[in-house]
Amino acid sequence: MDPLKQRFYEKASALTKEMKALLKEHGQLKADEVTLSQIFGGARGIKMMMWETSELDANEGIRFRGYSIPQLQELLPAGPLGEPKPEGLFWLMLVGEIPTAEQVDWLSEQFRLRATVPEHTFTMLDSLPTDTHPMTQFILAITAMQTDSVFAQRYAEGIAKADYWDPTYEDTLNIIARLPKVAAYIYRRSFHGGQHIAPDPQLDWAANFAHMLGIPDPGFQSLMRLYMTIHADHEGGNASAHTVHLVGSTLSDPYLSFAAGMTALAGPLHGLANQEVIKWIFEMLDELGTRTPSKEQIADYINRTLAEGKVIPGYGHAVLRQPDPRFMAQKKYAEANLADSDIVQVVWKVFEVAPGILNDLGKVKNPWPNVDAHSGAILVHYGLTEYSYYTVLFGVSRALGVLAASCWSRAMGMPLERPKSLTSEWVKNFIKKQQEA
Ligand code: CMX
Repeated sequence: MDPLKQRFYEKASALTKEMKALLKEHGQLKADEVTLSQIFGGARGIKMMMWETSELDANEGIRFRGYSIPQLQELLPAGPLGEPKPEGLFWLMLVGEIPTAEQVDWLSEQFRLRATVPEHTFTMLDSLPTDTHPMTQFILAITAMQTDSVFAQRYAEGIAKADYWDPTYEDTLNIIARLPKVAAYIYRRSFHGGQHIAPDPQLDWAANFAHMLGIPDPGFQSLMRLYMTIHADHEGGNASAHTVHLVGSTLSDPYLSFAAGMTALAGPLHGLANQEVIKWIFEMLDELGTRTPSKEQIADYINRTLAEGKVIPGYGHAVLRQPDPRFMAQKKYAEANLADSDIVQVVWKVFEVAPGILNDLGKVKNPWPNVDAHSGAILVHYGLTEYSYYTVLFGVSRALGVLAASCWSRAMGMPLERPKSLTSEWVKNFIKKQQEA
């Protein structure tokens, strides 16, 4: 057994045993109560699933196994320009321990060794019109690779439930290893005439992805390490993570459950917001006829967007109630590396103006920027201007968290997820009975 798998097995066996004993004794304790408003309001805040890899606090933002983003930047083994290698975050999320540089190098090598994509995936992609949305191509490519699922194969052979975690781990590492190649292929066929770039075996996972996209700047490689780290996980309740969890609970294999999660990420209220933000900014600049709008012009444009009944993309969040630390990490990166970029300056001016306007609406619970408000401007600076591709980058990163969490779900023997739905008739009867009581 490889060292990471061995460590995961030890950790997962111990925690599963501990949780079984806790549940036996305390299983009847109430962890939550649910109001009708929560049921009608998108299940906000209802505690209903286990997710080991990260936890979201409304004010502090995301913590991965207890570590904030600044702490990860301090503690995880880093690339040449100082940003953490996402391999280290994956290790941390999977086993709860900060890895050494040697362990991260071992994992980079694992991803290199497992990166062979079945040829029919490329044949399938090449059969699609090149203007097919990159997220559609991404989802189809993940599904096409499912022919290689170790989980599906072992399940068909008759694997015992206690062993589900093992092929889930194998699929997890294989999928993460292959995604950069597949995602870069989609980018190059969609926007660069199908001129593909071979992987560079000297590079770590994120830097190699940057290389295959065709942007050789070492600054872009470093940005990709940061980007792939901060987008990796956001606890279990967000739409993409929850979808992976739900579909995985049917024992649909990691390829299929991850592809399902990516269909959720492709929605504009979720991951697609990163393309919507930069599209909205470009439209604003075109309409105003300037690359350097004033704060007053931006405020006016925000008000016009709201008057048209649209949301301001990149602002608001279902859980967060402060500026997203993932936004702040990108802002810090931009301040250090590209402070004089026009497009970045626009993002910062929107940050100064939008929260006040959204607050004044009186209904927006969180007027602050989320992760998607900043990423596009930095990508544009490095030459990655094709914004319909941005959600694919998010998706490659998100694989790290949701697949590590899938390993935990299978190791802990999580059952088929099946919450209860209600009819309006039930709600009316329930209210009547409560009033009579
Ligand atoms: N612009 C305008 N109105 C907004 C808004 C925004 N950015 N954010 C919230 N609102 C509105 C909602 O549409 C809602 O209006 P109605 O009552 O008229 O329907 C009201 O404020 C209350 O919403 P909320 O409780 O504050 O927010 P929700 O939890 O319902 O929704 C989110 C959260 C992210 C969908 C919402 O803030 C939004 O649409 N933001 C813009 C899209 C975006 O950036 N999504 C990316 C989120 C991060 C991610 O998942 O990747």
